[in-house]
Amino acid sequence: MHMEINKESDSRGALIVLEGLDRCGKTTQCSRLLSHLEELGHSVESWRFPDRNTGVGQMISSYLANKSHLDDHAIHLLFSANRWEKRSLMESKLRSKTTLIVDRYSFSGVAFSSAKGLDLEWCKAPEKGLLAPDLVLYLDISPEKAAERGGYGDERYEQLEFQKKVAQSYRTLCDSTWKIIDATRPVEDVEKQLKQIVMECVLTCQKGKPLSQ
Ligand code: T5A
Ligand code: NA
Repeated sequence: MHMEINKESDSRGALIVLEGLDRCGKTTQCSRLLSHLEELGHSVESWRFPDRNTGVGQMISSYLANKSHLDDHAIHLLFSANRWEKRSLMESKLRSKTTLIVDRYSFSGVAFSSAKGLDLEWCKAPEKGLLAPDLVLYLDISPEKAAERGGYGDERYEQLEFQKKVAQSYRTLCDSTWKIIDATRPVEDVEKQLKQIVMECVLTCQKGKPLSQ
């Protein structure tokens, strides 16, 4: 259960999260949504996790590039810490009416770590208290099709067998509030669908939907 942390009627920005397997097209769509909202005159920023610019983010980046080894639990907590170090900035942006389009969030943390076999509830615990998204857009693609896109690089999780397990974890996490988008459609089709859903959410938050955590 999420807890409301502001009064109704405070106008604010929306917290919009894109999730999915590696290569599902999140980054492509985040930048298109950013341009679209900017053109309409909205205050909006595009964020991503991991945020590789912080000290914690650099440790994560080196781990993903296979340049360092870390215990599965330790890297899980670093991914979570990387969100916690941005939490207060996130809240102040939303309260100052800036919408955030976020490429991966807590669900990635839980989906990828639990796909390694870590206990699901243990994985969820450090995410408690982070801000709850107003909208989760899941870009749905099979691991096989995702693998065909431009080919996987050298990053640690970019392997078909592992991505199959991640897809299974996402199915466990997904609830009826998520919007499932067919990510195998052409870029413009996906974009069109996302814009519509996103605009609705932005307006609801503008009208003062309570912020929750
Ligand atoms: N991770 C992350 C955790 O384990 N725990 C956590 O808490 C978090 C936050 C880094 C890794 O870290 C893991 C998950 C990841 O494995 P990342 O840096 O965000 O995550 O890397 P990815 O999400 O894998 O980024 P990718 O660039 O691989 O995927 P995107 O952003 O989903 O896809 P995008 O837009 O770059 O597109 C990929 C390719 O497909 C084409 C694009 O042109 C591009 O070539 N494409 C399409 N082709 C056909 N049709 C479409 N509709 C297309 N859309 C895009
Ligand atoms: Na990406």
